[in-house]
Amino acid sequence: MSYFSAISKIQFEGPSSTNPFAFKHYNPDEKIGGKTMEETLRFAVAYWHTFTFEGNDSFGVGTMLRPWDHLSGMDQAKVRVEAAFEFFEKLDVPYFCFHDVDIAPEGNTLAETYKNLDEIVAMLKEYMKTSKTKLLWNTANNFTNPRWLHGAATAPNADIFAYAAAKVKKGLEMAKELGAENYVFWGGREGYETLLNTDMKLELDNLGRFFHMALDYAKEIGFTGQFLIEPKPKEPTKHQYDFDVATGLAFLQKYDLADHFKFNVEANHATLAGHTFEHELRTARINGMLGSVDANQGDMLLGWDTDEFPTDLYSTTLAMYEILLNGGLGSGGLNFDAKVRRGSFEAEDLFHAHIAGMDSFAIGLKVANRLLEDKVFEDFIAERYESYTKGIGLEIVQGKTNFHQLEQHALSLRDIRNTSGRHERLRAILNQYLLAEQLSSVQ
Ligand code: XLS
Ligand code: NI
Ligand code: NI
Repeated sequence: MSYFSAISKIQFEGPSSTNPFAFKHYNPDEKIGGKTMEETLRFAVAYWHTFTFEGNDSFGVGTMLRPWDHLSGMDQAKVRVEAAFEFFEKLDVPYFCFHDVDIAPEGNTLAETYKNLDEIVAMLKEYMKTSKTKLLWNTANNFTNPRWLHGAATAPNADIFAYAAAKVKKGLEMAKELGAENYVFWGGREGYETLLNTDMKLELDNLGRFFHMALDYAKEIGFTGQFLIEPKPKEPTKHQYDFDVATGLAFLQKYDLADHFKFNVEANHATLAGHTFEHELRTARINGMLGSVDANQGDMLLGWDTDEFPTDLYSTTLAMYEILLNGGLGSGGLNFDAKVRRGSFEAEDLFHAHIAGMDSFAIGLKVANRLLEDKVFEDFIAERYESYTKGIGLEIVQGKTNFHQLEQHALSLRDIRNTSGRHERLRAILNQYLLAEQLSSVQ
């Protein structure tokens, strides 16, 4: 049975191809900086946006036309699995990601939900035997059902905390069963609406306890995947506790969890927090905490998580620059936590969207690699901070000086010279590199 029969396997045809169902830049076997594109980029399809999302928004119902529309419940869930693996294969993507509720409907009881999950997990496992596509990560959706209206691990109600724990316990078992390389925590409703009814300290302490119990359970069952926190400042809650990487890091350090977690950095969450994508990646990277990426983009004119497919080449280039400096993503990957626009309702749009995203990151990888090879910014930065490699600067970084000596130094100064940061020149060089990539592509 084929669900996308009009579309055959997507091949790399090069930049001059006019075939909409071909990669123009993503060439999985091509080596960039010693590794194949496939090895570095580690693309993943997000089950929820691609197979579960119906195209609804807060003003309208679903618009998507999908081959499984005529079905419901477990029948629909099973067809989605079949279609998903056809999609993965046609796109030749190495990974996928899911929330528990994406793959199987919730039952009337928790036990029934488990039963539904078990059935689909067995089916996924069967498909994975013959497919190259592996599980990058899974997670628990502890935010959609009305029971989570006050949060999950940070809810004021201990029964809800227990229910959340049970779902994560099951999630870790599924992760182990399917060989997930990571397990993600995105605290969709782990935050607050108003401090007037909130015991913030207890909620945060409980979140810390929750993560420790999750780690204990992973150890108990021998799940060795990387634990990841996905920061987001708001939406659906007004204030989310894992606001951004820096806030998440302080939380992990305070609760003695920093050795066991890394971050899953999402582009659109970064911009919602008032940061650039590359700022969040940098903050995670310099703290040794960059684990994985939710690759999407927001819309600067809209104030919410629009989860668009990434096509902004500046953003993909600067993101890949951080990722290369990080030495890659380890067990993480680039997960398209992105959805087609509501008006792109045909099944073929799912292919167009992923091809666009994969090509955009492939370009980002090539340009970032050249920038690094030529040490474009590194040389400039090294020169900019040169004063710390000698004299008083060297003493500062070696911890060999104090305020008395620094005052002596300052008093002796006659002529302090600043140098230009050359912001605009550097932006122009970045443009040149991007354009050179484009030009060499069209030739
Ligand atoms: C929502 C989040 C979510 C996580 C997984 O904004 O991005 O999709 O990636 O729960
Ligand atoms: Ni995400
Ligand atoms: Ni998001």
